[in-house]
Amino acid sequence: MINAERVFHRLQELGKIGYREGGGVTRHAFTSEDRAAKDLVIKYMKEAGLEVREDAVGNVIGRREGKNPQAPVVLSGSHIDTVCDGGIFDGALGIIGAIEVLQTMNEQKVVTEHPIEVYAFNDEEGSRFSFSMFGSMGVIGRITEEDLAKKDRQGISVAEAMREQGYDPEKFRDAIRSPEELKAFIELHIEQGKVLESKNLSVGIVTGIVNELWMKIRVIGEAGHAGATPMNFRKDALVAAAEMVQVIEREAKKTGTTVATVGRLNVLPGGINIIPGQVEFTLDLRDISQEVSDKVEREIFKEIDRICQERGVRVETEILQRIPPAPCSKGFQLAAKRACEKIGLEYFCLPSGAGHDAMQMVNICPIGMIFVRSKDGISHNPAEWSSKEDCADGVKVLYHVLLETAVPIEDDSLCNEAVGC
Ligand code: HGY
Ligand code: MN
Ligand code: MN
Repeated sequence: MINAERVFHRLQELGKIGYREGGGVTRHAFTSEDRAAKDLVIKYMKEAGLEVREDAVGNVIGRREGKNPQAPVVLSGSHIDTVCDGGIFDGALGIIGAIEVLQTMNEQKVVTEHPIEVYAFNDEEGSRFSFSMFGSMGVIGRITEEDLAKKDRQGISVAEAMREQGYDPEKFRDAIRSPEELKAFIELHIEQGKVLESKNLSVGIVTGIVNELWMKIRVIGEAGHAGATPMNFRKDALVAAAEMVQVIEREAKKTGTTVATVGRLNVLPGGINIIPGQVEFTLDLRDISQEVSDKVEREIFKEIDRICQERGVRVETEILQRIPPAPCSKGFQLAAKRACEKIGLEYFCLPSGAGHDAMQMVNICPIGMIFVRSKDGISHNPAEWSSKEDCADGVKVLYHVLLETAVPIEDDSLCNEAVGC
């Protein structure tokens, strides 16, 4: 069936691109590492006998024809970029796994009704330009001119970075796919959490993906002399921000399902003997339920207003992105259950706490996700690890789900709850 050695060898080979000694893998969008990784994936796609193309927003696509070239396409794949100092499995497993499925189908001369395409999505993490899923947003037609003007921390815009890599930013709309031409998008991904490991299971069936709110919060106080300003005369932006960060954690903990993270915080002007006049920090807020996430957001800002009153500071906010939760289709969940039963794999149904390209693709076709166990639940960290056997289990489930998706999916209605899992 699938070739587990080949999968693992390719994961490790791809993982060397952007790797730094003592750190992890860093492959940001429209960089030379990103290009080198795409070239290696193109090589794998060609070895698998796929027809390869790149679209206008930097996605790499490998296509395998079915009996009926007009039939809606079944899509699979994941993202090729990484966070700073990330691991070798996040994103890569979904690309390498899908290529392996199609290469195995070619080797075994399997004929499907529908064509199948593997996407190596560009810039899912948003590590460089502070908004994520650029490649999959390009496919669903969500990219705007203003997105192309967004800059990285060196002041380079998305459009400039695209040109540097030989893309024409004016053509970004050419990447759009229409719902009529697509059947489903199925993504294989590492879990990045501890649930499967706690149940001693290698694979999971994803029921839905949490929402994603990313925001910049600027706290504006008053810079002052660290020696000459008595404590009760201060408008210290950093102490106010610190209280806000505590509030964020407290409000998220209250629901038991929400997660909130302050991943970045800058203090200005940043002098040892200057009371911080301004602090800018990021908020990443998620929950499988949109209304719970909205409620937590409201509570957080009620408390931020109180802190501003008490400390004489004010805040400015900038929404970086607001992506709703994405349910996986019932048809996919049933197909994934049947696949696990066919292979003899125990499975567990669970929501995804991490965001994925599938939460964009759900706007134009039914989606499904298959998870593979993460050792100690670690991800976005060089210690990210999944065993060769677990990766192979995930690819086997993907194989059967993609094969079955060639026949009409029983029920494409979207649902967050697990179907009999
Ligand atoms: O942020 C996420 O959840 C994903 O890794 N982009
Ligand atoms: Mn990630
Ligand atoms: Mn990912």
